[in-house]
Amino acid sequence: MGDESLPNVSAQEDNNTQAFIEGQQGARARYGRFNLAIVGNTGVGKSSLVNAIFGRNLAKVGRGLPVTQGIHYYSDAALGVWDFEGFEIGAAQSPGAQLRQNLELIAKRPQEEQISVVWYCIASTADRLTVPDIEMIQALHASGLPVILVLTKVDWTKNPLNGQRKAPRPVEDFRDWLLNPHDGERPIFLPVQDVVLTSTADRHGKGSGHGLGDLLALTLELSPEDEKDAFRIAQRLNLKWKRDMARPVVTAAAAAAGAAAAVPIPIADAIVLAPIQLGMMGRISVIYDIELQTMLSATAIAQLGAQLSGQALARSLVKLVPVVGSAVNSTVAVALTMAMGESWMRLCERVHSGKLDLSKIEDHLGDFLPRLPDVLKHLAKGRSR
Ligand SMILES: Nc1nc2c(ncn2[C@@H]2O[C@H](COP(=O)(O)OP(=O)(O)O)[C@@H](O)[C@H]2O)c(=O)[nH]1
Ligand SMILES: [Mg+2]
Repeated sequence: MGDESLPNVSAQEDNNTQAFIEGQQGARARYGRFNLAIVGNTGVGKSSLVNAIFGRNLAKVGRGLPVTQGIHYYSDAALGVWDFEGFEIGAAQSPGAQLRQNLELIAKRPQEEQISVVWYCIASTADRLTVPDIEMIQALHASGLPVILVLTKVDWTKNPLNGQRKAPRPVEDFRDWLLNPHDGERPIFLPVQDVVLTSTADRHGKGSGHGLGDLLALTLELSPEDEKDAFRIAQRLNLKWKRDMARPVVTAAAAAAGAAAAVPIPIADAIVLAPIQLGMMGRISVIYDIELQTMLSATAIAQLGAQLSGQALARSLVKLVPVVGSAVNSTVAVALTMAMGESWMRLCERVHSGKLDLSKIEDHLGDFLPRLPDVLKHLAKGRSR
Protein backbone atom coordinates (compact mmCIF):
# COMPACT_ATOMS: atom_id res chain seq x y z
CA MET A 1 0.00 0.00 0.00
CA GLY A 2 1.50 3.34 -1.04
CA ASP A 3 0.68 7.01 -0.74
CA GLU A 4 -1.99 6.64 -3.41
CA SER A 5 -4.28 5.11 -0.84
CA LEU A 6 -4.20 8.27 1.23
CA PRO A 7 -6.74 11.03 0.62
CA ASN A 8 -5.74 14.02 -1.47
CA VAL A 9 -2.50 15.08 0.11
CA SER A 10 -2.45 18.77 -0.69
CA ALA A 11 -6.03 19.33 0.47
CA GLN A 12 -5.09 17.55 3.66
CA GLU A 13 -2.00 19.69 4.06
CA ASP A 14 -4.12 22.81 3.71
CA ASN A 15 -6.42 21.42 6.37
CA ASN A 16 -3.52 20.74 8.66
CA THR A 17 -2.05 24.19 8.22
CA GLN A 18 -5.43 25.72 8.82
CA ALA A 19 -5.94 23.68 11.98
CA PHE A 20 -2.52 24.67 13.27
CA ILE A 21 -3.07 28.36 12.60
CA GLU A 22 -6.55 28.29 14.10
CA GLY A 23 -5.13 26.62 17.19
CA GLN A 24 -2.60 29.44 17.49
CA GLN A 25 -5.09 32.21 16.87
CA GLY A 26 -7.61 30.76 19.30
CA ALA A 27 -4.97 30.49 22.00
CA ARG A 28 -3.69 34.04 21.40
CA ALA A 29 -7.18 35.47 21.61
CA ARG A 30 -7.84 33.49 24.76
CA TYR A 31 -4.64 34.29 26.64
CA GLY A 32 -4.17 37.86 25.45
CA ARG A 33 -1.24 40.10 26.26
CA PHE A 34 0.48 40.93 29.52
CA ASN A 35 1.37 44.60 29.97
CA LEU A 36 4.12 45.75 32.26
CA ALA A 37 5.07 49.32 33.08
CA ILE A 38 8.70 49.79 33.94
CA VAL A 39 9.72 53.11 35.44
CA GLY A 40 13.18 54.38 36.25
CA ASN A 41 16.04 56.61 35.18
CA THR A 42 18.11 55.85 32.13
CA GLY A 43 20.82 53.36 32.97
CA VAL A 44 19.24 51.74 36.05
CA GLY A 45 18.89 48.48 34.14
CA LYS A 46 15.28 48.43 32.89
CA SER A 47 16.02 46.98 29.48
CA SER A 48 18.32 44.37 31.01
CA LEU A 49 15.56 43.25 33.37
CA VAL A 50 13.03 42.92 30.59
CA ASN A 51 15.57 40.95 28.60
CA ALA A 52 16.35 38.62 31.52
CA ILE A 53 12.73 37.90 32.44
CA PHE A 54 11.02 37.95 29.05
CA GLY A 55 13.91 36.97 26.80
CA ARG A 56 13.23 39.92 24.57
CA ASN A 57 15.35 42.81 23.57
CA LEU A 58 13.10 45.83 24.16
CA ALA A 59 14.27 47.48 21.01
CA LYS A 60 13.14 44.41 19.12
CA VAL A 61 9.79 43.98 20.84
CA GLY A 62 7.63 45.29 18.09
CA ARG A 63 8.18 48.88 17.12
CA GLY A 64 8.80 51.20 20.02
CA LEU A 65 5.89 53.55 19.75
CA PRO A 66 6.91 56.91 21.19
CA VAL A 67 3.61 57.57 22.85
CA THR A 68 4.64 60.82 24.40
CA GLN A 69 7.82 62.47 25.66
CA GLY A 70 9.84 59.91 27.64
CA ILE A 71 7.41 57.01 27.18
CA HIS A 72 7.64 54.16 24.72
CA TYR A 73 5.26 51.28 24.22
CA TYR A 74 6.77 48.08 22.93
CA SER A 75 4.56 45.11 22.14
CA ASP A 76 4.31 41.76 20.46
CA ALA A 77 1.61 39.10 20.72
CA ALA A 78 2.16 38.09 24.34
CA LEU A 79 3.90 41.09 25.92
CA GLY A 80 3.50 44.83 26.08
CA VAL A 81 6.04 47.01 27.89
CA TRP A 82 5.47 50.63 28.82
CA ASP A 83 8.93 52.06 29.23
CA PHE A 84 8.90 55.23 31.37
CA GLU A 85 12.17 57.01 31.29
CA GLY A 86 13.55 60.46 31.84
CA PHE A 87 11.02 62.78 33.34
CA GLU A 88 11.96 66.39 33.07
CA ILE A 89 12.85 67.62 36.46
CA GLY A 90 12.41 71.35 36.76
CA ALA A 91 9.73 71.40 34.06
CA ALA A 92 6.56 73.40 34.63
CA GLN A 93 4.89 70.33 36.08
CA SER A 94 6.27 68.10 38.81
CA PRO A 95 7.24 64.53 37.81
CA GLY A 96 4.23 63.27 39.77
CA ALA A 97 1.87 65.49 37.79
CA GLN A 98 3.55 64.55 34.49
CA LEU A 99 3.15 60.87 35.34
CA ARG A 100 -0.52 61.32 36.28
CA GLN A 101 -1.15 62.97 32.97
CA ASN A 102 0.59 60.18 31.09
CA LEU A 103 -1.36 57.53 32.96
CA GLU A 104 -4.57 59.27 31.93
CA LEU A 105 -3.37 59.16 28.35
CA ILE A 106 -2.64 55.44 28.58
CA ALA A 107 -6.03 54.76 30.18
CA LYS A 108 -7.68 56.04 27.00
CA ARG A 109 -5.86 53.48 24.86
CA PRO A 110 -7.23 50.03 23.92
CA GLN A 111 -7.93 47.42 26.57
CA GLU A 112 -5.13 45.15 25.31
CA GLU A 113 -2.56 47.85 26.18
CA GLN A 114 -3.64 48.49 29.77
CA ILE A 115 -0.97 48.16 32.44
CA SER A 116 -1.23 45.24 34.88
CA VAL A 117 1.82 45.65 37.12
CA VAL A 118 4.52 48.30 37.62
CA TRP A 119 8.20 47.72 38.30
CA TYR A 120 9.58 50.91 39.78
CA CYS A 121 13.35 50.58 39.36
CA ILE A 122 16.00 52.24 41.47
CA ALA A 123 19.70 51.51 41.41
CA SER A 124 20.59 49.65 44.58
CA THR A 125 23.60 51.91 44.99
CA ALA A 126 21.24 54.80 45.65
CA ASP A 127 20.73 55.28 49.34
CA ARG A 128 17.56 57.28 49.33
CA LEU A 129 14.40 58.01 47.43
CA THR A 130 13.96 61.41 45.89
CA VAL A 131 10.82 63.47 46.35
CA PRO A 132 9.92 62.91 42.66
CA ASP A 133 10.26 59.12 43.22
CA ILE A 134 7.81 59.29 46.10
CA GLU A 135 5.37 61.44 44.12
CA MET A 136 5.48 59.13 41.14
CA ILE A 137 4.93 56.00 43.23
CA GLN A 138 1.96 57.70 44.89
CA ALA A 139 0.57 58.65 41.46
CA LEU A 140 0.87 55.05 40.23
CA HIS A 141 -0.86 53.77 43.33
CA ALA A 142 -3.60 56.38 43.03
CA SER A 143 -4.46 55.10 39.58
CA GLY A 144 -4.95 51.61 41.01
CA LEU A 145 -1.71 49.99 39.84
CA PRO A 146 0.26 47.52 41.99
CA VAL A 147 3.85 48.76 42.29
CA ILE A 148 6.89 46.57 42.94
CA LEU A 149 9.95 48.50 44.00
CA VAL A 150 12.93 46.88 42.28
CA LEU A 151 16.44 47.60 43.47
CA THR A 152 18.65 46.85 40.47
CA LYS A 153 22.29 45.91 39.92
CA VAL A 154 22.75 44.44 43.38
CA ASP A 155 26.37 43.45 43.79
CA TRP A 156 25.85 40.18 45.70
CA THR A 157 28.70 38.39 47.34
CA LYS A 158 28.63 34.64 47.43
CA ASN A 159 29.72 32.68 50.46
CA PRO A 160 32.21 30.15 49.05
CA LEU A 161 31.31 27.60 51.73
CA ASN A 162 27.53 27.41 51.51
CA GLY A 163 26.95 29.22 48.22
CA GLN A 164 24.57 31.72 49.84
CA ARG A 165 24.41 35.19 48.44
CA LYS A 166 24.46 38.33 50.47
CA ALA A 167 23.62 41.84 49.38
CA PRO A 168 25.93 44.63 50.55
CA ARG A 169 25.01 45.99 53.95
CA PRO A 170 23.98 49.47 52.66
CA VAL A 171 21.58 47.82 50.21
CA GLU A 172 20.01 45.80 53.04
CA ASP A 173 19.67 48.98 55.07
CA PHE A 174 18.09 50.77 52.12
CA ARG A 175 15.60 47.95 51.73
CA ASP A 176 14.70 48.06 55.42
CA TRP A 177 14.14 51.78 55.16
CA LEU A 178 11.99 51.34 52.05
CA LEU A 179 9.78 48.85 53.86
CA ASN A 180 9.29 51.33 56.66
CA PRO A 181 10.04 54.73 55.16
CA HIS A 182 10.16 57.75 57.38
CA ASP A 183 11.60 61.21 57.51
CA GLY A 184 12.91 61.51 61.03
CA GLU A 185 9.85 60.60 63.11
CA ARG A 186 7.42 61.33 60.32
CA PRO A 187 6.32 58.25 58.27
CA ILE A 188 6.34 58.63 54.49
CA PHE A 189 3.44 57.24 52.49
CA LEU A 190 5.12 54.85 50.05
CA PRO A 191 2.46 52.55 48.61
CA VAL A 192 4.57 49.70 47.21
CA GLN A 193 3.62 46.02 47.42
CA ASP A 194 7.14 44.86 48.17
CA VAL A 195 10.82 45.57 47.60
CA VAL A 196 12.80 43.10 45.47
CA LEU A 197 16.58 42.99 45.06
CA THR A 198 17.77 41.96 41.61
CA SER A 199 20.74 41.75 39.30
CA THR A 200 20.93 40.60 35.72
CA ALA A 201 24.67 40.07 35.70
CA ASP A 202 27.56 40.21 38.16
CA ARG A 203 29.85 43.22 38.47
CA HIS A 204 31.86 41.96 35.50
CA GLY A 205 28.73 41.83 33.37
CA LYS A 206 28.71 38.02 33.50
CA GLY A 207 26.37 35.37 34.87
CA SER A 208 22.64 35.07 34.70
CA GLY A 209 21.57 37.35 37.50
CA HIS A 210 19.87 36.85 40.82
CA GLY A 211 16.59 37.70 42.52
CA LEU A 212 14.74 37.32 39.23
CA GLY A 213 12.69 34.38 40.50
CA ASP A 214 11.36 36.55 43.35
CA LEU A 215 10.42 39.29 40.93
CA LEU A 216 8.72 36.70 38.70
CA ALA A 217 6.69 35.18 41.53
CA LEU A 218 5.62 38.54 42.92
CA THR A 219 4.62 39.86 39.51
CA LEU A 220 2.44 36.81 38.90
CA GLU A 221 0.86 37.17 42.32
CA LEU A 222 -0.01 40.83 41.70
CA SER A 223 -1.33 40.30 38.17
CA PRO A 224 -5.11 40.37 37.76
CA GLU A 225 -6.52 36.82 37.53
CA ASP A 226 -7.35 37.08 33.85
CA GLU A 227 -3.82 38.26 32.96
CA LYS A 228 -1.91 35.58 34.85
CA ASP A 229 -1.83 33.14 31.93
CA ALA A 230 -0.59 35.89 29.62
CA PHE A 231 2.23 36.60 32.08
CA ARG A 232 3.09 32.89 32.34
CA ILE A 233 3.37 32.83 28.56
CA ALA A 234 5.36 36.05 28.18
CA GLN A 235 7.99 35.18 30.80
CA ARG A 236 10.95 32.96 29.98
CA LEU A 237 12.28 31.70 33.27
CA ASN A 238 9.67 29.32 34.61
CA LEU A 239 9.07 26.36 32.30
CA LYS A 240 6.90 24.53 34.80
CA TRP A 241 4.19 27.19 34.49
CA LYS A 242 4.10 26.55 30.76
CA ARG A 243 4.05 22.79 31.19
CA ASP A 244 1.14 23.12 33.59
CA MET A 245 -0.77 25.14 30.99
CA ALA A 246 0.09 22.82 28.10
CA ARG A 247 -0.87 19.52 29.76
CA PRO A 248 -4.64 20.21 29.84
CA VAL A 249 -4.46 21.21 26.16
CA VAL A 250 -2.99 17.78 25.38
CA THR A 251 -5.59 16.00 27.49
CA ALA A 252 -8.43 17.87 25.79
CA ALA A 253 -7.09 17.07 22.31
CA ALA A 254 -6.64 13.41 23.28
CA ALA A 255 -10.24 13.29 24.45
CA ALA A 256 -11.39 14.88 21.18
CA ALA A 257 -9.38 12.36 19.16
CA GLY A 258 -10.85 9.55 21.24
CA ALA A 259 -14.35 10.83 20.54
CA ALA A 260 -13.58 11.13 16.82
CA ALA A 261 -12.56 7.48 16.83
CA ALA A 262 -15.53 6.30 18.90
CA VAL A 263 -16.56 4.47 15.78
CA PRO A 264 -13.19 2.98 14.80
CA ILE A 265 -11.64 4.79 11.84
CA PRO A 266 -10.25 2.74 8.96
CA ILE A 267 -6.50 3.18 8.92
CA ALA A 268 -6.42 4.82 5.52
CA ASP A 269 -8.69 7.56 6.92
CA ALA A 270 -6.76 8.00 10.16
CA ILE A 271 -5.54 11.41 9.08
CA VAL A 272 -8.94 12.82 10.02
CA LEU A 273 -7.31 12.99 13.44
CA ALA A 274 -4.58 15.28 12.14
CA PRO A 275 -6.47 18.57 12.47
CA ILE A 276 -7.20 17.80 16.13
CA GLN A 277 -3.53 17.11 16.75
CA LEU A 278 -2.35 20.08 14.71
CA GLY A 279 -4.75 22.40 16.54
CA MET A 280 -3.26 21.13 19.80
CA MET A 281 0.26 21.84 18.54
CA GLY A 282 -0.72 25.36 17.50
CA ARG A 283 -2.08 26.11 20.99
CA ILE A 284 0.97 24.66 22.69
CA SER A 285 3.36 26.70 20.56
CA VAL A 286 1.55 29.83 21.79
CA ILE A 287 1.99 28.75 25.42
CA TYR A 288 5.72 28.42 24.79
CA ASP A 289 5.59 31.74 22.97
CA ILE A 290 7.13 30.29 19.85
CA GLU A 291 6.33 32.17 16.70
CA LEU A 292 6.29 29.24 14.32
CA GLN A 293 4.26 31.21 11.86
CA THR A 294 6.88 33.88 11.39
CA MET A 295 9.76 31.43 11.35
CA LEU A 296 8.31 28.75 9.11
CA SER A 297 6.55 29.10 5.79
CA ALA A 298 3.02 27.82 5.36
CA THR A 299 4.47 24.98 3.30
CA ALA A 300 6.83 24.07 6.10
CA ILE A 301 3.99 24.03 8.61
CA ALA A 302 1.98 21.83 6.29
CA GLN A 303 4.92 19.47 5.91
CA LEU A 304 5.47 19.52 9.62
CA GLY A 305 1.84 18.62 10.14
CA ALA A 306 1.90 15.87 7.60
CA GLN A 307 5.08 14.50 9.03
CA LEU A 308 4.03 14.68 12.62
CA SER A 309 0.53 13.42 12.40
CA GLY A 310 -1.65 12.49 9.51
CA GLN A 311 0.46 10.65 7.03
CA ALA A 312 3.11 9.45 9.42
CA LEU A 313 0.35 8.10 11.58
CA ALA A 314 -1.39 6.38 8.71
CA ARG A 315 1.85 4.91 7.40
CA SER A 316 2.98 3.54 10.71
CA LEU A 317 -0.45 2.11 11.31
CA VAL A 318 -0.44 0.45 7.93
CA LYS A 319 2.87 -1.16 8.81
CA LEU A 320 1.46 -2.33 12.09
CA VAL A 321 -1.77 -3.79 10.82
CA PRO A 322 -1.01 -7.20 12.27
CA VAL A 323 -0.44 -5.62 15.67
CA VAL A 324 -3.34 -3.21 16.01
CA GLY A 325 -5.90 -4.56 13.63
CA SER A 326 -7.27 -2.66 10.69
CA ALA A 327 -8.83 0.35 12.39
CA VAL A 328 -7.97 3.09 14.87
CA ASN A 329 -10.19 2.85 17.91
CA SER A 330 -10.63 5.36 20.73
CA THR A 331 -7.91 3.90 22.90
CA VAL A 332 -5.33 4.10 20.15
CA ALA A 333 -6.41 7.61 19.14
CA VAL A 334 -6.14 8.84 22.74
CA ALA A 335 -2.73 7.25 23.32
CA LEU A 336 -1.31 8.57 20.07
CA THR A 337 -2.53 12.08 20.68
CA MET A 338 -1.15 12.09 24.22
CA ALA A 339 2.22 10.87 22.97
CA MET A 340 2.22 13.45 20.20
CA GLY A 341 1.35 16.21 22.65
CA GLU A 342 4.14 15.23 25.04
CA SER A 343 6.65 15.11 22.16
CA TRP A 344 5.55 18.47 20.89
CA MET A 345 5.88 19.96 24.38
CA ARG A 346 9.44 18.62 24.59
CA LEU A 347 10.25 20.10 21.23
CA CYS A 348 8.77 23.46 22.17
CA GLU A 349 10.76 23.46 25.42
CA ARG A 350 13.99 22.90 23.52
CA VAL A 351 13.23 25.74 21.12
CA HIS A 352 12.10 27.96 23.98
CA SER A 353 15.27 27.39 25.99
CA GLY A 354 17.41 28.06 22.93
CA LYS A 355 18.70 24.49 22.74
CA LEU A 356 17.08 23.96 19.38
CA ASP A 357 17.23 26.41 16.53
CA LEU A 358 13.81 26.96 15.04
CA SER A 359 15.25 27.26 11.55
CA LYS A 360 16.60 23.73 11.88
CA ILE A 361 13.46 22.33 13.41
CA GLU A 362 12.71 20.12 10.45
CA ASP A 363 16.04 18.32 10.77
CA HIS A 364 15.20 17.41 14.32
CA LEU A 365 11.61 16.35 14.04
CA GLY A 366 12.63 12.71 13.94
CA ASP A 367 14.13 12.98 17.41
CA PHE A 368 10.88 14.25 18.83
CA LEU A 369 8.29 12.31 16.91
CA PRO A 370 6.35 10.18 19.29
CA ARG A 371 7.53 6.68 18.76
CA LEU A 372 4.29 5.63 17.18
CA PRO A 373 5.26 1.99 16.78
CA ASP A 374 6.24 1.90 20.45
CA VAL A 375 2.96 3.42 21.53
CA LEU A 376 1.01 0.96 19.47
CA LYS A 377 2.99 -2.06 20.55
CA HIS A 378 2.55 -0.98 24.12
CA LEU A 379 -1.19 -0.78 23.63
CA ALA A 380 -1.33 -4.11 21.87
CA LYS A 381 0.60 -5.71 24.70
CA GLY A 382 -1.78 -4.23 27.24
CA ARG A 383 -4.70 -5.66 25.39
CA SER A 384 -3.34 -9.17 25.03
CA ARG A 385 -2.37 -9.33 28.70
N1 LIG B 1 26.81 44.94 36.83
C1 LIG B 1 25.56 45.03 36.34
N2 LIG B 1 25.33 45.80 35.25
C2 LIG B 1 24.06 45.89 34.81
C3 LIG B 1 23.00 45.18 35.43
N3 LIG B 1 21.86 45.48 34.76
C4 LIG B 1 22.19 46.31 33.76
N4 LIG B 1 23.52 46.57 33.78
C5 LIG B 1 24.25 47.46 32.85
O1 LIG B 1 23.79 48.79 33.03
C6 LIG B 1 23.72 49.48 31.80
C7 LIG B 1 22.33 50.05 31.58
O2 LIG B 1 21.40 48.99 31.49
P1 LIG B 1 20.04 49.12 30.70
O3 LIG B 1 19.33 47.84 30.91
O4 LIG B 1 20.26 49.56 29.30
O5 LIG B 1 19.32 50.31 31.50
P2 LIG B 1 18.04 51.17 31.10
O6 LIG B 1 18.54 52.44 30.52
O7 LIG B 1 17.32 51.42 32.40
O8 LIG B 1 17.19 50.39 30.15
C8 LIG B 1 24.14 48.47 30.75
O9 LIG B 1 25.48 48.69 30.44
C9 LIG B 1 23.96 47.15 31.42
O10 LIG B 1 24.82 46.17 30.92
C10 LIG B 1 23.29 44.36 36.58
O11 LIG B 1 22.44 43.72 37.19
N5 LIG B 1 24.59 44.34 36.99
MG1 LIG C 1 16.33 51.05 28.32
